[in-house]
Amino acid sequence: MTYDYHITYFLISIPGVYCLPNEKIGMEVAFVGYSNSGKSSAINALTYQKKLTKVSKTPGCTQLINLFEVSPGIRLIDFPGYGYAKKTKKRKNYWHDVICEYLKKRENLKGLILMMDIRHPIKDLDQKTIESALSVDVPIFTLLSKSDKISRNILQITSKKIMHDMQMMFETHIQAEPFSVVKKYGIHSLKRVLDNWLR
Ligand SMILES: Nc1nc2c(ncn2[C@@H]2O[C@H](COP(=O)(O)OP(=O)(O)OP(=O)(O)O)[C@@H](O)[C@H]2O)c(=O)[nH]1
Ligand SMILES: [Mg+2]
Repeated sequence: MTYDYHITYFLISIPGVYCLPNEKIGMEVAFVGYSNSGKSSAINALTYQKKLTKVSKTPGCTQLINLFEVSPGIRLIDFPGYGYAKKTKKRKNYWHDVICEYLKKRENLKGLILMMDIRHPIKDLDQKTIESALSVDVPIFTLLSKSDKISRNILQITSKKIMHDMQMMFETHIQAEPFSVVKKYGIHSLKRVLDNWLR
């Protein structure tokens, strides 16, 4: 099965997971990660649309859960990023806690796309997200975003090191791939993974 991601359209913005569509219908994949890691940019790159979902230099840009459909019932979910809040630690963890609850309960969730800035990988909340997903057998694909920000030879070494570190940390293989919306790295792999999960 291959989807035409460029025909993806906006479905709805919701304030919390209690507003999600009925899980008996359709399948979904969620984009998660730290605030400013590039989740919304990745969805725009995947769908070849510049403004499908809002991208911003300011962290904390997405504060609603945005849902898109590739075709009826086939949903991509852009979660607000975790780890950013002007005020308290509780707010910093807020979206992380929501995502962990969601991934443990959501039956039609087929996989998580975890965006990690290649220059700041596997931070505390990413580690917890991976542990939560592994505990309920939700597949994870990590995109090492902003890969254009480091040179090509360092990129190879860095991505190998991140994969090795994850193998050590979680004692299992976690798929990871350099990603860049500027240089268009990783878009093909992202599509392949989504096509496979959303069969
Ligand atoms: N150089 C470069 N910049 C990127 C890339 N991806 C995203 N950015 C920039 O990073 C910033 C944040 O991108 P977003 O896509 O809004 O990040 P987000 O993870 O959706 O952020 P929140 O909605 O706050 O959680 C923007 O200024 C983007 O232009 C990339 O691959 N390369
Ligand atoms: Mg966003």
